[in-house]
Amino acid sequence: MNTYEFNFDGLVGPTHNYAGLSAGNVASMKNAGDISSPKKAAKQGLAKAKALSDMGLKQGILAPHARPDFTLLKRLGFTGTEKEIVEKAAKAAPEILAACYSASAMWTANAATISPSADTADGKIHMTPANLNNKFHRSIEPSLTANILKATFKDQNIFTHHQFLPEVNHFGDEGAANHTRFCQNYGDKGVEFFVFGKYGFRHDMPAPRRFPARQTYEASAAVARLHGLDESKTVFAQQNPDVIDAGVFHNDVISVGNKNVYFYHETALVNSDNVISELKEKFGQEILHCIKVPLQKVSVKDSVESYLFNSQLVSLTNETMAIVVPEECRTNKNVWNYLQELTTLGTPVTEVKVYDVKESMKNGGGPACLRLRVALNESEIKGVNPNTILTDDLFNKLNTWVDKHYRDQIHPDDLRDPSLVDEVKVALDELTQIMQLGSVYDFQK
Ligand code: SUG
Repeated sequence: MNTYEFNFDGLVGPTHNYAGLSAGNVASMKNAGDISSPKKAAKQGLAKAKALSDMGLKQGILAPHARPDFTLLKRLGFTGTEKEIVEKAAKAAPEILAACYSASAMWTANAATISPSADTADGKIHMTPANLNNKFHRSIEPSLTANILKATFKDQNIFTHHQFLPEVNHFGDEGAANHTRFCQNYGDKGVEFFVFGKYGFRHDMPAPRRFPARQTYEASAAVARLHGLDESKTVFAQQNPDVIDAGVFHNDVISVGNKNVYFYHETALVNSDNVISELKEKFGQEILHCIKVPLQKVSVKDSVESYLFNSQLVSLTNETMAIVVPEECRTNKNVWNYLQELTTLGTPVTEVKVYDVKESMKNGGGPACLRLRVALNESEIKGVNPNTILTDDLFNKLNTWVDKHYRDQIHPDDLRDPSLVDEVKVALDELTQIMQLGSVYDFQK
């Protein structure tokens, strides 16, 4: 039976804006207060997903979240009708309103960690939504993400949906952004690789000083336990605290893996030589291609500005892969030169594909942030809601839906406009019908 890797991309929600909510995320801080284009953002994301699907890859879509989060606004003491709540929050605490309006669920690499059936003790596909507790605007996501995952990966005989981890710093969990998997074929038992930024319970260990480490060792270890992973096929490694302080807020901003390739920056990890040896040993007999990008060719600053490592490594054939990078890699001379060299190194990476996801990039989200990976065999595919799989028909419907409902522009001040509340509801209500998700949103209950 064949097993395929599916990329489930987050559909950008109608309130995408630049509110500067993510300390430690250089792009989010730099672009705070800019005017965003939700329409462009959603269409750029859809075009990237469609291009990958046209390359023969398997592609799904995850629905956006309903915003603003009124449950949270009420919990924080804002009362009255929805319009009054928005008005009061805009006046008393615009930063809270902006957080409750964030479209950050688009970055589905942070939605959950997923282990395919070949890796787990009970042969089911395990998923744990990320608690995202390091940032207030993202800590709002896990409950609805869990509902959307259940509406997408429907068959509970195939998929085990775990509860997200306790929502405290000790168990900070950012999902697949700090997790990758190596294998020869997607259906083989793979090596699962977890990278954490700090220890949650130990203060004598290295940790970043300037910016927060979002993922803890304890969270990664709990996810590995929940998923029933085999210790002899699991590797934990610490991200280099200095690169976190330079703006690398997730491991997927400094390294990426697919099948038998690990593509990483020289400075990505603590004790990187030991980690690479362990990965190779646990990978087994076959070759694991570990492509180390030297500091002298691409600096950490180049990496953060271009998002070279927030690329998608996708398999074109059994032997070859493309690296899917954002447009910003083309405009960075060092990175673009390096990418030309990469395809001649004799590794499986033979092609570079460039896409424009600038609207997402300005909030620190590249091609890899926008997707959640899951390996599914032919029988498991039947357990997925078919209306979430990207076909020409779904692509056309979603593009038309975006054109009909999304604004061309949003300035952070526009979040006080009461008419945005209804615009979002009308749009999302229609979306749940297009994707046949049922009543996943609170306002539909
Ligand atoms: O969590 N940006 C996101 C970007 C997430 C990128 N994900 C991965 N690397 N996998 C974040 O920092 C910005 C929102 C704002 O500033 O309004 C934001 O949340």
